[in-house]
Amino acid sequence: VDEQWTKADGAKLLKQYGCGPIPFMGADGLYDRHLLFDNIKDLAAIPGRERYEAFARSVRDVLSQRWLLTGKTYERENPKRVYYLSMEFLLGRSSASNVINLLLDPFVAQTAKQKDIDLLCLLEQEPDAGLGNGGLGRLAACFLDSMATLQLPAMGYGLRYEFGIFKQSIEDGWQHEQGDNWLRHPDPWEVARPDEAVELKLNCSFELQGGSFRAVPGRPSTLLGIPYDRPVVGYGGKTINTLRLWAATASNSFDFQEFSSGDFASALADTLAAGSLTRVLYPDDSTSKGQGLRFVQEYFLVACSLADLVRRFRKTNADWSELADKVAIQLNDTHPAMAVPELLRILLDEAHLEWDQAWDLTRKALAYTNHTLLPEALEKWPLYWFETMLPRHLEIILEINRRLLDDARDRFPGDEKRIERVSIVEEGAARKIRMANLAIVGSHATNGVAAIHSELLRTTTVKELAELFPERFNNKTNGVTPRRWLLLANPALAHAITGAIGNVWVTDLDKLNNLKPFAENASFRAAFRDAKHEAKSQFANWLKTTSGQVIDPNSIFDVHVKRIHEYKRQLLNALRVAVLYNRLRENPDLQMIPRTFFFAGKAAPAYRLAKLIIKLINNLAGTIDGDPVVRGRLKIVFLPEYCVSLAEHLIPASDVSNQISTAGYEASGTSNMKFMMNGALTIGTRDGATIEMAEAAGEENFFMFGLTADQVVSSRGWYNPYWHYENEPETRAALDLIFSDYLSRNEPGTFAPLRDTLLTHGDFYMHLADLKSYLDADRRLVELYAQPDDWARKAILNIASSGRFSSDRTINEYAIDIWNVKPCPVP
Ligand code: GL9
Repeated sequence: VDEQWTKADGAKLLKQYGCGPIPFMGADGLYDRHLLFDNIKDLAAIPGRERYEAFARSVRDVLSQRWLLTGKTYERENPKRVYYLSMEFLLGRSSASNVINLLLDPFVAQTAKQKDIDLLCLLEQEPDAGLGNGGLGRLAACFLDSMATLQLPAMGYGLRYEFGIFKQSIEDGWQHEQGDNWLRHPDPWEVARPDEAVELKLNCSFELQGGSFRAVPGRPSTLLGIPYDRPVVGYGGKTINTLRLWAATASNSFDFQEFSSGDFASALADTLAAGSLTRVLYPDDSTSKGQGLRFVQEYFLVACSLADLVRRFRKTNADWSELADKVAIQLNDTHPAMAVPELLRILLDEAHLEWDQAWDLTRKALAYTNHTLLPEALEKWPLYWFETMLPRHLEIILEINRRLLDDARDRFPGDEKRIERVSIVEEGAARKIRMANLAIVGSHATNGVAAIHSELLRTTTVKELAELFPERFNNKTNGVTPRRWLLLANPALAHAITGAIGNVWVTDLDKLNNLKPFAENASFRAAFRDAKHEAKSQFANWLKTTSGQVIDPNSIFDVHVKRIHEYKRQLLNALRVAVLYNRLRENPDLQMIPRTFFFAGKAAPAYRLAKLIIKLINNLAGTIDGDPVVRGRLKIVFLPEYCVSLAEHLIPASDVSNQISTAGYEASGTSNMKFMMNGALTIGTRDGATIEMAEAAGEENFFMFGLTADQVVSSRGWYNPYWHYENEPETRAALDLIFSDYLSRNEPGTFAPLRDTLLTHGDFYMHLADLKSYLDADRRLVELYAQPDDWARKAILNIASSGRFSSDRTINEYAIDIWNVKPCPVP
C-alpha cells in the first residue's frame, strides 16, 4: 500500500477511463447506475427493454437487504415453515406488483416524472411469467402473495420452464400456437443459486430420440437441479419470501473422453437430454396425457424440493422426530404426489427410521389439495414406469398399499368392491398408480377448493377413501389477492373505495363490508360509475393502440374469459349471442342497449373441439361485424393471448361476468371473484365458488340460472337435446345459423362437429338444457342496466360482499386448520 496514495489520485485514475467520479447516490441513482453500467451501451440509444431491466434491478436493489433479513430471521427463529409445491405458478408480471407491495409507488411515480420516463410503457416491456395453464397456477401465485403478506414463513417450489404457456394468435379464426421464449432476455427478478444445486441419482438415464424424450433403464445417471430464486414481497414490504424454481442440467457438462475422440454431438447428448427436462410447460389444462417427460418433471420437482427442505431442516434441527413440527408441505393437486414415497424414502433410507415413525412423520408433514373432479384430469401413471425409473419408490408405494388394503379389509370385511376402489394400484392389463389415492392415503389433510366441490369429492369421486378417513377431508374455498386484482389493476375504483372507507381493506378485505351503506349514497354511486367508465375507456384505448380494434366504451362490456373447455360452455355463450343476433335480424328496429361481448382463452393444442369453438366465436364475430343491420348494437371481440396482464386490463373494465359452467364441473373458479371485486355483475350457474359469492351478496344481486348440480346428475338418464331443438324456436334458429354454414360460407361443413356434440352425441354438458334460462337471466340483466342507479347499487353491494374471497382469508384457514403455522414477523 502506497501511503501517499490519495482519494484525488484515485479519482484522477478513474477519470482516465471516463467513469469517475461516480455521481449516483440515493435510491433514484440506482436506476441511472444500472442503465449506465449493466448494458455498456450509449445512454441515448438504450432500448425500452434494457430500461425496464434497469428499473426492475433498481427495485430489486431496494428490497434485497430485506429479502436477506427475512431468510436470516427464519433461520434464527426456527419456526414451522410452509412449503407450497406446485408444477405451476402463473405469476404474470412482477415489477408493478412488487412496487405496490413495497409501498414504493409514490416514490417511483415521482422519480419517473423527474426523469421523464413513461412508466406505463416501461412496465409493458416485462413479459408475463406464464408458468401455468390457468386457475390452478394463478391460485398458487395469489397464495404466495398472501403468505408473504400474512408474514408466514413460507416458500414456493416449482420448475423454471424456459417456455411457459404457449402464445396464442388467431389466423382466419383458428388458434395458432407459438413458443413462449420468455427468458430470451435476462430476467431481473431471478437470482441463480448454483452453489445450492441439488444432485439427483437416478437408476436410468435419458436420451432424446427423434425429438422425444426416453428413459434408458439400467444406466444410472446424475441430474442437477439448479435453483433460481424470486422474491415474493408481502404487502407493506415487511416479509419477503422466496419462490424457488428448479432448472435441470446434467451433472458433468459432457464426457471429456468422448469429446476428445471427436464425437462432440454424442458427448453433449446427456446434457441436452437433461436440460430438456425443464424446457417446457405442458399446456394441458384439466387433462393428464400420461407423457413420460411429464412424469420425470414431476419427480424432479419433488426430489429437488424435498432434498432442499430436508437439508434446511437438518441445519437447525438435530432430531428427525421434529420434522412434522417444523415442516408443512402442501401438494398443489396430485402433480407433486410423488412427495409421499420420496419423503418416506428419505426417512427410511437416509435417516434410517423405522417404517412406523417414517410413515407417521410423512403423513403429518404432507397435505393435498384437489382441484378438479374431471375423470380425465386424475393422474394415473403406468406402474412399469416406476419399475424402470424409480424402483425403490415403487417398492415403498406397494408397501403403503399392502398396509392400506389390510386395514380396509379389517374394517370392511368381504367388501372387495370397496377394496378395489380404495387401492392405490389400478389392476388390469397395464397396472397403474392412482396418484390421488396415493396423495390422500399419504397425507393428513385433503381439501377441495369450494364448498360444493369438497362435498362432491367426499361423496362421489373418492367416496370410499373418505369413508375410511373422514377426518382428513375438508374445504378451503379459493380466494384471490386484492393487491394485484384491485389495488394494482383498478386504481380508480381502489381510490374511490379508499375515499369512502379508508385503506384497511387492502390487508383486511372483510372491511369492504363498510361499503354497504354507500350503495344508498348517490355521490358514491357516481364515483363507482366514473371509475367503471374510466376503466372502460382505458381498456378501449389500450385495445386500439395494441390491436387497432375499435370498441364502444358506452356499450355493455359482457365478458367470458378462461381456458376454452366444453364444461366451461363458451358454446352456450355463443348460442346466446346468436339468439340476440337473430332477434335483430328478424326485427331490425328492436330497441337495444349496445353490447360488446368479449371472449378470451386458450385451447389445449390437441383439444380439437375447443379449437373449433374459438373458430365459431371468431366467425360469428366476423358475420356480425359485416352485417349493417346490427352495427353499433352488437359486437363480439375475441381477444387473442389471454394471460394475467390481459386479465388485469380487462377485468376492471367489465360490466358483466359470465360464469356459466355445467353445474358440478367447475371446482371453484377464481376469475369470478376478481370480477366481483371490480364491480361486475355475475350471470352464472350454481357451480363452484359462484354459489358462495351469490350467498354472500344475496341472490337478488346475482343473475343465477340453469340446472343445479343435483339436477344435472338426475336428468342424465332422460335428457334429450333434440327436445329443445324441436320445441324452442330460438334455440333451433340459433343452431341452424351455425349448422347452415351461414357463418362459414367459404368453409362449408366446418362446424359439423358441433352438431355432433350438441345433438347427435347427446350434449354431455347440457348446453341446450340451460340456454332458455340463460336468455331469461340475460333479459333481467339488460333491464337492470337500463336503470343505472339500480345497477350501480347492486354492483356496490357485490364489491362490499367480496371480502370473503381474498386469498388472505383462504391462506389463514390453511395456516390454522391444515399447517399449524404461525406468522414469523421480520424485525
Ligand atoms: C382448476 C379448476 O378447474 C378451477 O375451478 C379452480 O378454480 C382452480 C384453482 O383451484 O383449479 N383445476 C384445474 O385443473 N384447473 C383449474 O383452473 N386448470 C387449470 O389451471 C388450467
